[in-house]
Amino acid sequence: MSSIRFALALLLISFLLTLSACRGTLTVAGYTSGGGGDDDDAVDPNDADGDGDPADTDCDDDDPNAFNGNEEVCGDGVDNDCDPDSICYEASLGGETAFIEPFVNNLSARDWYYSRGNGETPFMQSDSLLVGLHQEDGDRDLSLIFVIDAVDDDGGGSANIFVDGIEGAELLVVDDQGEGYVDDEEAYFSYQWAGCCVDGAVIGPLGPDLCLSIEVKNPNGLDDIGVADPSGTELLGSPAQTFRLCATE
Ligand SMILES: [Ca+2]
Ligand SMILES: [Ca+2]
Ligand SMILES: [Ca+2]
Ligand SMILES: [Ca+2]
Repeated sequence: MSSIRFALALLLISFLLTLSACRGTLTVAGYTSGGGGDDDDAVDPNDADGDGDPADTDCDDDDPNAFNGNEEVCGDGVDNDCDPDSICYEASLGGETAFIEPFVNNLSARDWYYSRGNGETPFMQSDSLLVGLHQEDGDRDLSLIFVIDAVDDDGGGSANIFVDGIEGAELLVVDDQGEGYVDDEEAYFSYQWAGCCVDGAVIGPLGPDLCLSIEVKNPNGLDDIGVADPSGTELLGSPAQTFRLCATE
């Protein structure tokens, strides 16, 4: 009899150990970095939103969509990865919007602009003004780049362009001398380009929390404004409307 009891006791202990191990696995599955979770505590009393990131490191312990190690999601108004330096950039024109990524490389924006060969720049599109951002590797600041038209298409054009919201920035490139000026917050360009050619500019440095607008007056041979980023180009609409490009969460 006693050996049967002993065997039953062993079975019970084995069952309880298995159950405990399963509970431990469930506890650590949600979050592994910095939050502990290597024992079988099911609830961390210091993690109010239950996202696995404790209150003392979570940038918003009332929002489970914000925690360290998360992916940033553009346009939801939340700093998803708890890193204020990982910012989204949203372009808008009329009712159209697009999120863009900066071009990041080890050249200055000026050198990158001039390093392009004819037809190789990602900014060229016939009868369009394409706008994008450049960031030198390891730098927090950005530069605005825009290019008008494409090389060797039919016909040139002309336009007056105003860029507002560029406090402290300089004209790093004006494609042809005398076509652009900058004062405190605004840059002004008066462009005329031939069918062979493009026009454009680089303005910087701009802080990562930039918000700027571009207005085009008297466009001739310029039908669209769009954006360029490492994934491609997208036209947003007519240059009769104000184009905006702002940092957002
Ligand atoms: Ca939390
Ligand atoms: Ca949170
Ligand atoms: Ca976000
Ligand atoms: Ca972020």
